[in-house]
Amino acid sequence: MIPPLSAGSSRFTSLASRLLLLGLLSCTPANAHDHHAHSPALSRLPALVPTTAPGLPAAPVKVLNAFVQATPPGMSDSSAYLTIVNTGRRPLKLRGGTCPLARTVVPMRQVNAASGTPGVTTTGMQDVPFLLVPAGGKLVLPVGGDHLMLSALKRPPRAGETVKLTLIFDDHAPLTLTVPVKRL
Ligand SMILES: [Cu+2]
Repeated sequence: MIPPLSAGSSRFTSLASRLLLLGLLSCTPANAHDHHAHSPALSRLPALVPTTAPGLPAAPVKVLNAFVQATPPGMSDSSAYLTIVNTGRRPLKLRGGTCPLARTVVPMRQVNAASGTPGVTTTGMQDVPFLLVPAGGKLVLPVGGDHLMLSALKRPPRAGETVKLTLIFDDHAPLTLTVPVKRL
């Protein structure tokens, strides 16, 4: 979801955790040789971007109805929506992804919370370490629900184009898709 612009809405992501995520996710394989420069505190954290070492099995998934939301100029974030079917016998953890248009691609949950005004709930989103694709089941990331957040866009995704979207699962090779950009 694009973050709502109204002041009354709330995002549940703490600035600190987002900054930490940004820092970790910027450790792409291209600068992996810089890892020794990380502080000890940082290097103890679990890696969010698995290595792309050869030998990792392909994720046993089918991806359906994937698309990235088109955004007007000036927006800093967009979202990817898709359904992931796990054809394997073990649950899969979707850790996030990469996209050339965005600095980070992280899994987010849509959450509703009491606003303080009786009868009114606010909608927000919260980044989570992973979203689970149940064994033999599916993870649905629908418009208005859980999603992959494309943050710090380098440019807006434009309706009609296609973009590369790489999904990152635990214990499996990254899966790169070519997905359409659609206006909601
Ligand atoms: Cu989001």
